[in-house]
Amino acid sequence: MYTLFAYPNSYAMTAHAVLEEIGVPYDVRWVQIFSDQVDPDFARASPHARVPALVTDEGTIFETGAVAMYLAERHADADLLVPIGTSGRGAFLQWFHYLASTLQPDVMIQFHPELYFPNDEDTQNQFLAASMTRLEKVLDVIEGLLTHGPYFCGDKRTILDYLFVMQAVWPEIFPGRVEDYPRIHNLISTLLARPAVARVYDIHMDEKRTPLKADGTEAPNGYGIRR
Ligand SMILES: N[C@@H](CCC(=O)N[C@@H](CS)C(=O)NCC(=O)O)C(=O)O
Repeated sequence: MYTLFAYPNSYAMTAHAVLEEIGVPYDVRWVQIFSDQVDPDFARASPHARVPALVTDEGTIFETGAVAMYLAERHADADLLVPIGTSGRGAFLQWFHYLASTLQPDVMIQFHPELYFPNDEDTQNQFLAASMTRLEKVLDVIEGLLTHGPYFCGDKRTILDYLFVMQAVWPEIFPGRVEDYPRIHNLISTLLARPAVARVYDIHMDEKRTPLKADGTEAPNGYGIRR
């Protein structure tokens, strides 16, 4: 049995979708982020108090990519990997790291420029615009990749698709409309049509799940809201 530390509509959605897709037993423990009062178990599992973090029977894991890869390797029958020693493994690794180190930093900037330039709205706006230019290039590269098939690895669905789509459901990361990227749009629709993914998406978008802050007021509902 796994336990996922999660916050609604956040990077935890990816790990949650992979757990649900694989179909293993798990609990979700909803925790506060951006808070002075961090759940002590969550703090032990995630040193920056960021979601997701996963409790397993052999220890805890943080970082979305690591959680997804760990689950896919451990439950290989779900067939969400390009295995070591098979053709396409290099490309699989490349896109895995691309999503974490090239896409994700600019996605985070789009939601939290104030973490870099507190109390300086002009600089935050310049930073947002520069970061969006970088995101446009990333989205163009992914749109080009998807000419080879509906998924990152052509016809084979892998964790890469979950790692990308659960960020691409945030309209804030697109310079215009998601429909301007027809292949990305198709990948998002294809994955969200899967019952496991749809269940998780609905849970995370449910306003009623918005956790309460320590003072009893509602916390913002995840990354769908720019602070
Ligand atoms: N690189 C990390 C990023 C995780 C992350 O930043 N999660 C956000 C929510 S989407 C968070 O918990 N932020 C709280 C904070 O930065 O204090 C991953 O992919 O797991």
